[in-house]
Amino acid sequence: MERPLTQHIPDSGATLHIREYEAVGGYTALKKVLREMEPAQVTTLVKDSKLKGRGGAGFDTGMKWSFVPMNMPGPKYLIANADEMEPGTFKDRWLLEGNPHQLLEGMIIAAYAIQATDAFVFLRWAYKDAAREMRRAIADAYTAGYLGKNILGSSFSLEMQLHTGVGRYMCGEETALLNSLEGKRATPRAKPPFPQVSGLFGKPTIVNNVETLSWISHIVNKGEAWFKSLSYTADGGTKIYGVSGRVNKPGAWELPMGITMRELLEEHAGGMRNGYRFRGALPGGASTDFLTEVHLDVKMDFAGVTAAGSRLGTGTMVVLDDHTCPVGFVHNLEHFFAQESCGFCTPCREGLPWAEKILWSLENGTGVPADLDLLEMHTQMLGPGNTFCALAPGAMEPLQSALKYFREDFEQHIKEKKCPYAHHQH
Ligand code: L3W
Repeated sequence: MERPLTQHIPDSGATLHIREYEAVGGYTALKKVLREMEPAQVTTLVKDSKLKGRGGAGFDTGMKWSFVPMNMPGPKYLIANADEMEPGTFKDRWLLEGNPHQLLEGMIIAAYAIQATDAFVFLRWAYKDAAREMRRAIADAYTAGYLGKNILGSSFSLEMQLHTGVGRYMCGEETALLNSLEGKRATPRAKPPFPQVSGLFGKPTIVNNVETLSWISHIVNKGEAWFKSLSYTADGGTKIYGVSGRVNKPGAWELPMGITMRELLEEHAGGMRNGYRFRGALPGGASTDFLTEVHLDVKMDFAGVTAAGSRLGTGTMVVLDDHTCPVGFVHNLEHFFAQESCGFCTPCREGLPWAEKILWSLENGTGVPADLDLLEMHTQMLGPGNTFCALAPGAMEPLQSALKYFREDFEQHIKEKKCPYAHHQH
């Protein structure tokens, strides 16, 4: 199959630099756009392709761009959300380190579509290699005339900056990201207004994920029909899927959108390691609901995973095996989410550490039957609509589904007053 996003990424882990990128057709889409297309045509093309955001929510990309008020005077902004910090998720890093110009070209075209004046790559603090390569790529793009004043002799100008975050998960939430970029505490903002209308410094702003923006030059070059043809299902394109856990070959692969969980697990991740059985998986990072063996034939696209009771999320699957305690697994995740809560809204600030403490007590054999009701209550109180952003509802997804699918494990901890898996874990 065709691997448009990753086919030029060197297997050695090296980076495709500007001349190598140009040699494989890099920046031809930008030239085409600047010579032949009006900004609105670019937005229409992306809208027609039905490209959905690859950061976790799957919102229609062209539709998002179309919300920008084009006649509003003053600056507009384009931001690549490269603050990849979802546990189990490592797909954007591959694109950032392997082919930074593919992202830059997509960003410049996106900026042209919305007539942005400034663009930012908001990069996770810990991605040091990506920071080095992005810095070099931006400098090389300026030297080559792809950035700056009157790009390639056109009337379009764009300034680009790399901004590294401060190592907080919260900064990946788009409105907290905007606050962070403005030098404020990274708390989320109320939506609406959505950033497309009032974003960075109150100006129209588009925030798109790295994988999403990396698609743009390919869609310009090859068209919407080609993009749709890459997929097995109604959601177009390919997806960078990943698998971690006790599988034979953990990793990430670019595959047609809509492959099944089984194919991903057995053919690409090489199946479970000898002596380990599959019990379940979070299909798209830590803030998604568990799916189990009965779901192995679910198609990994936005609609398929949602219909099965979870979300595609980032498409990077975290596998739970039969030697790992589901209570300990979820406790570990809730520890992360409690630590990463920004503390701005009460249910999230107070509820996540409480849920974490209950899970700790269950795992350590001091839990009581009423704890399960308390945990269920948390999944309601921290659920959608009760908190300011998606962090706490996302944190409740692995918990609520673990209570559903692995309830006997929780009950066993209470009955035996210890973790039944303690002797297995290593
Ligand atoms: C205009 C409307 N725009 C939505 C826009 C919105 C945003 C995008 C998605 O969280 C998820 C979360 C995590 N008019 C709009 C609209 N938009 N309605 O569409 O918005 P939304 O609210 O659906 O989601 P979100 O708050 O942006 C993203 C999940 O992703 N996630 C986390 C991933 C973390 C990473 C990472 O570390 N890289 O990817 C994993 O599943 O839980 O549900 O642009 O403005 N009416």
